[in-house]
Amino acid sequence: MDRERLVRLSKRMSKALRHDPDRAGLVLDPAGWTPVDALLAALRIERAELDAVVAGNDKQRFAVERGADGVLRIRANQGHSVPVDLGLPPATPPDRLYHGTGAGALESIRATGLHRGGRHHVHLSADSETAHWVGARRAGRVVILTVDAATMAADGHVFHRSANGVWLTDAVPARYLLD
Ligand code: HQG
Repeated sequence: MDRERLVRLSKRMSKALRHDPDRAGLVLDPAGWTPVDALLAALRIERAELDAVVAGNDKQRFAVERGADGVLRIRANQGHSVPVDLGLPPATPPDRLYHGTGAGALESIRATGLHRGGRHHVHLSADSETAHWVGARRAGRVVILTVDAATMAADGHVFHRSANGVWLTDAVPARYLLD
């Protein structure tokens, strides 16, 4: 399958599994899982196409596994706007984490910190290169913010690491943003 089609399918799967399962006629369980067969039917795609998206996804956005009931299921590893509890345990972050964004957001972020917006958490990257790609989705110049995660954790802020290596936390108050 060509890359363009993979990206298109990945976006449709993200939408159904993170943001708008209702519209696709899907029901997610409390942890965000839905049967693979249900997703195939909802999006009218073949199993081979789904497998190609899951395997070929640069960011490992999706997890596929067999549930306790024996049914093969899929969920998005992170990025939901619908309420799901991924059940990720708290984890100790590296000392520094990175957040890429557009220059236009900088003043507001410096004033009020990083907010989670429509998602469940603020998303942070373990390396500045990944943060760069995240920020490049925004208009204008890319800005990479460095987060003093060590001090945040010491102060009691809780972090989780998603299955695809994204660091998640509720909010980053402005005082933890390093220059
Ligand atoms: C900004 C993609 C003004 C924040 C990526 C960001 C990531 C503020 C935007 C994942 C602000 C939210 C998440 C404040 C935060 N004032 N702007 N106080 N606080 N913002 O998309 O981190 O492709 O919800 O800088 O690769 O950009 O979906 O978060 O620009 O991993 O798998 O508000 O989404 O992954 O945007 O991206 P988002 P994000 P996927």
